[in-house]
Amino acid sequence: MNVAALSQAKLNFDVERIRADFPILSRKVHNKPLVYLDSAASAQKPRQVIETITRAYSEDYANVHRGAYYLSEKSTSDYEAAREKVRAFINAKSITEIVYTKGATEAINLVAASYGRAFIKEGDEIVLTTLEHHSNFVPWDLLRKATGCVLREVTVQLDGSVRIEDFAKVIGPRTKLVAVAHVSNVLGTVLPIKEIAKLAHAVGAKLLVDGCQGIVHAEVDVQALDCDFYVFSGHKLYGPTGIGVLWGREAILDTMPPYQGGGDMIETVAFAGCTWAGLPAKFEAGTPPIVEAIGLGAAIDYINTQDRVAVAAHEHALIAYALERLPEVPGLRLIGTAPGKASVQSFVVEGAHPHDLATVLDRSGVCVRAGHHCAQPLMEALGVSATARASFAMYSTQAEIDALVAALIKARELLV
Ligand code: C6P
Repeated sequence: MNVAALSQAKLNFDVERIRADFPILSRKVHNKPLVYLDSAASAQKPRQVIETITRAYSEDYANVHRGAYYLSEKSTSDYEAAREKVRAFINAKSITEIVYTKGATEAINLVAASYGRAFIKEGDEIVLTTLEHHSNFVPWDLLRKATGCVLREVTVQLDGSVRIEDFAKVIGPRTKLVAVAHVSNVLGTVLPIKEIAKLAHAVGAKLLVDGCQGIVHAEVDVQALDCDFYVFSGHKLYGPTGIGVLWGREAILDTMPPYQGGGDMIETVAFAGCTWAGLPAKFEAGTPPIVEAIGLGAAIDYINTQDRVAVAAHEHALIAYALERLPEVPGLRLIGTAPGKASVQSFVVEGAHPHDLATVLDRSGVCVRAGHHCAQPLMEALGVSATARASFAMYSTQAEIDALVAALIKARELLV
């Protein structure tokens, strides 16, 4: 974005107006104003989402796809309307490509269990990067154990960036699938998805993108990204827990066997054998997360009422400010400084364990995450057992970064 566009975007953004939509942000913790800097773990929810969920349960609730009565029809139409909202949000071709899951983790497990078991054989290669979240690592390890396929690693640079040349070295004729994060949950690195798609498709491999962090910080157009699967969780996108999305190209989803069996995913059931419903029902066995899906639709409506360019500019300004201010803390080392990174910042402070830091920060009302962030291979590559991590959302402010820095300086005095 150029400077003129950035400053116009900033003019269109009023963080206090946004904060007023998030009731939890005005509460206190340990008698201190809440400074919530853990949105990468789960984002807070705007009033509009909370009210939609309350209304769905208190006025319009019944099971979906079953009843011939008003409430079930209303519940079904709200649930399916949310699917259309998801479709438009990521520019998928059709709602048949939008499979509801309980989160990104389940979506990746679905692809590994269904696509993986059907199409990936002994000796075939799956390419991952060192920075993958365990959700985009362990399902492939399970598949390796079941099939004898091979996991190949694309390594990460010291600043947290991932080089396309390194993908070019690892992707080859045996590659069947490339599975990468859109944005690293630890480093904030944004991966070059379109370029990775070109390399994967050149050898006939499929590309799965773990969009858990990516979809929060930028507009996602799955057709423009040219990936084959894109997954995300609703709770990081200002929506409820218990709902996520698997987007897949229809031509690929069509060839995949069901992941789970049960009600709603069948065409016929008989002792002689069962047949499956069409997409997306084939992958949605059992009573689905009805109100959660409706809540996700409300979160998407909420995001769509914002100027997304302005939100991105705000988050960009926040990470730039954090990168400038955090080094004022004596002994602090930033982890993840790749150019163009998203608003997620890991760090370590010499002599203070990240868990102790997080516990002391909590006493000042400051919430950060500490640990391996479900990215043990990355921790090993970085030579650390854990980091502390601050992550910012559309409702985060520069004043909260000031509070973080002040609390870190105090915590360090206590711990080191
Ligand atoms: N990362 C974090 O604090 P689920 O749990 O299914 O909603 O999301 C899993 C997941 C997958 N990929 C990425 C890139 C993620 O960041 C996450 C969740 C949280 O970083 C919880 S560990």
